[in-house]
Amino acid sequence: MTSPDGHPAAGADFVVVANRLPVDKRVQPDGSIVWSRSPGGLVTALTPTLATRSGAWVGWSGSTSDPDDPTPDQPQIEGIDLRAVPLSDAEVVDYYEGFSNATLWPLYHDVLVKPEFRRDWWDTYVRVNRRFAEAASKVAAPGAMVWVQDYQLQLVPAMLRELRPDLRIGFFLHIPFPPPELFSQLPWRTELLKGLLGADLIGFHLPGGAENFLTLSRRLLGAAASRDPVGVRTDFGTVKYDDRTVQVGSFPISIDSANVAAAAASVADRAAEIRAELGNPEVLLLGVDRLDYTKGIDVRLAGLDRLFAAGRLDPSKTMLVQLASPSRERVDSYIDIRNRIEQTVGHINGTHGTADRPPVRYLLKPIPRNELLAYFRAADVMLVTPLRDGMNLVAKEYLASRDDLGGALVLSEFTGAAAELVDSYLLNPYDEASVDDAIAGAATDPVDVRRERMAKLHAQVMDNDVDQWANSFLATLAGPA
Ligand code: GDG
Repeated sequence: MTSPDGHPAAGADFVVVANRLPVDKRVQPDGSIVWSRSPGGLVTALTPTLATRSGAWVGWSGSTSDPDDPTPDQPQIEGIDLRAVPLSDAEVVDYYEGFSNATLWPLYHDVLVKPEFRRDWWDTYVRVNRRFAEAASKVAAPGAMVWVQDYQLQLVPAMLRELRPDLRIGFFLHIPFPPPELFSQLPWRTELLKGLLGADLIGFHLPGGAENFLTLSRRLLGAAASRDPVGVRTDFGTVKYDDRTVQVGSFPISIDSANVAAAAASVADRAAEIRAELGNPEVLLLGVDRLDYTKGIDVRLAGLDRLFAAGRLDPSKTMLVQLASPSRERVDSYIDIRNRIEQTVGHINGTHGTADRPPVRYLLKPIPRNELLAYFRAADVMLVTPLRDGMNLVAKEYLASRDDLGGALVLSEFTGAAAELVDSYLLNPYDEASVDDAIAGAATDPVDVRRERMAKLHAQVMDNDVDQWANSFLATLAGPA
């Protein structure tokens, strides 16, 4: 049923729009398809809101289809009304692998690799964003609240506003928002800013991202952009554009801390088993990342190599387990970083290991959630060394897992998480001495020093969870009661 102006008369009061639906597809041996809920902080955080407010989730199912196919994927799971947006193979190449992950991702991460600017990718990005906006406009009830997620969908807010001016639209960026000098390289910079400014509230992890956005809105659009004029909340600002006032602020994301802590405590036995399987190393270092050049896996490997060479760590007593999950495997820069990492692992094991005891164990496959938590629980030192990262949830998951107050966190200053986790062993990934000192300190400091740091860090993460993040964003979007 539609109302006279074309809105769904009934519909969802709360709509999440994200590149991916929170589902995984499995094809059974008999060819039938089973959908399961994919685990993740965002879906966990939003499930209660989706359930209590008649919610819907708009996104891509993860498998490609011909948009003209009469039977596109229709994933279903309990509890959330899923609306699949179809993407063709060619669109995945141009919109997802191309514009999202070979243009925007490197541009927003300090141009660690050179972004490629291609008009055909941009055209597809525009077309696919419009498809997401149309899908959201069809499912949202009059006056509904719509929350658009991340860099793949930055044009959706303005497109959706045009279709449905009655909606309350929020946007959250999960990756860093770059300094004006970098953002300005983008040939379609004004279009992107205008796309975002279709929202009522734009959220970033850090005040620095919000600040960059305010500066760019002033410079490129001539908008009146300022920090909160009342000066009460200095992490908030506003942009006046197109006769509307858009709020801009920082909302550092977190994890489902209590659940992670409980699940990790329940696998303590498996953690002991893992250490035994690895030959009970004196010091067990751990890295857990999507295999991405932003994550600084190469930074920690180079540090370990230097520490072994200098005799500061003993390769017969120290072991690094690096768990890497494959990511964006068809994008050139991801193939390059994978090759570099695998070469360095071989170098370290060949140089500092023995035949029966290579000091680096490297796995290139995703591992089950509970096994991951057992590794967290087993590790003496967690290495989180990105060259740039919006937040980094692995660091927070590690801390939540350690209610035994064991372990130590080595953390790059170039992560969003570093702003909160000030008691970790912080390092500058561009400074070799800083990398080496942080890893060596975390591995060799007296137990009581490490425990004291862990107590503060664990409490920090338990006190600031993803529910608070979602609630504070949505309360700001809803406006004063
Ligand atoms: C983006 C931003 C921001 C990893 N390997 C396995 C596995 N994981 C899980 C981790 C964690 C998640 O994947 C990774 O989250 P991160 O935050 O560390 O990194 P991105 O994927 O780059 O996320 C980032 C985030 O968005 C949220 O805003 O923090 O800065 O880049 O949950 O545990 N999970 C399992 N097996 C694995 O092998 N089960």
